Amino acid sequence: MNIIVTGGAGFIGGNFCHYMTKKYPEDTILCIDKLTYAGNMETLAPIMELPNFKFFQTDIANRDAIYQIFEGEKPDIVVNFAAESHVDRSIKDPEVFLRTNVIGTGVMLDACRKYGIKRYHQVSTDEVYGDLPLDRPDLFFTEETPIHTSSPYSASKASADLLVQAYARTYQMPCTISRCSNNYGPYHFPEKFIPLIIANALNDKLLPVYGKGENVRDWLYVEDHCIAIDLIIRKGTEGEVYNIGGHNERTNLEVVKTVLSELDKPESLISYVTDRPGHDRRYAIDPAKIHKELGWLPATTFSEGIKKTVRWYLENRTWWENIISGEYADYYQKMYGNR
Ligand code: NAD
Ligand code: TDX
Repeated sequence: MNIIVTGGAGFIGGNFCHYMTKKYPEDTILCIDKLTYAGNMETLAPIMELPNFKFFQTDIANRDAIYQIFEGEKPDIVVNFAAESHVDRSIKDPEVFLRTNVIGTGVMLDACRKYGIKRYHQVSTDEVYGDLPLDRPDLFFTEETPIHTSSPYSASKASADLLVQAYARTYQMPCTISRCSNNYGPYHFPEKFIPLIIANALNDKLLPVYGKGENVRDWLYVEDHCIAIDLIIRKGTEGEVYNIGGHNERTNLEVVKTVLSELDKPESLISYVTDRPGHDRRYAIDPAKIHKELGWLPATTFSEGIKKTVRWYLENRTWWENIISGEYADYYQKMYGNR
């Protein structure tokens, strides 16, 4: 099979390309990525020369270029990871989120409709459900929870989901959607919370914690997300949404303290800074459907996953040091300079 993976030079898409090229040597992975600030060819370096991997530097919102790839490669499956993915950037500058996350998804869907496809899979997020209160630990997001977005990022991802569902119904396209909780693991761009605190702690820099650090996220090791998507594209039911998450809820403060203790760094590095506007309080996924229908359960616990992740950042310093020494320094100053 020919499988298009968009956004494959990013964090989760990159891990998915590694996973799929290794697991299915008989399939060809066709990676499409625009290489924005978040795309990194170093992430793909270990698989670039494999005979079952091809890379196209292309914008998913560029209709002509995307149609040309479909015409030449005749993909069987499309997995759409490509997106602007950082909530804080969406608050500062929403427009590119609409272009990539909404228009880009529309172009990918049109290409699938024009050239035919066995499966289109949209990688969505639990953020489309909004947030849950901190004092109701009994509440979880199910696939029936209404869409109720908070940030320009989550609104753009929800819009993309609605487009996918509209195409599935109107054009009878074979689509699935997955909505996953927060991922962590290797190749995670250091603007996001866990890699940012690992990189800062390793450089003895302050760790910016928004508000009081009480917000809760449901953390999943990235490989478990890759396994879930692979199951959905092969065995999931067309037209369905699947939530992915592993009941691994932690407050941000708990996460920071765990990372500091793994690195043997002092808690005095914690610095409470102005909160994110509209900051979602708690995300918590109910993964009962994917467990019952596809037998998926996370394989990696948070304590194992965080150890593996910290080790990866220690052993792959060049990967993230190259990032933080570039334009990222300007971003960091703008985002955290006067916070
Ligand atoms: P990322 O920001 O690390 O990577 C995004 C990739 O998409 C980059 O390689 C970038 O170059 C590429 N890209 C951006 N705009 C593009 C365009 N117009 N055309 C082609 N490529 C483009 O993101 P991530 O964290 O790996 O997230 C991947 C997907 O998973 C996103 O759709 C995101 O919404 C979703 N998701 C992420 C998480 C998480 O915790 N990171 C959780 C749930 C869902
Ligand atoms: O410097 C920081 N300090 C801080 O306290 C940063 C960057 C974040 N935080 C907090 C905000 C959140 O409560 O940590 C938590 C996690 O923040 P992010 O890593 O920015 O992730 P989040 O906003 O939860 O969104 C992530 O999960 C869902 C991904 O970035 C999305 O792409 C995905 O859809």
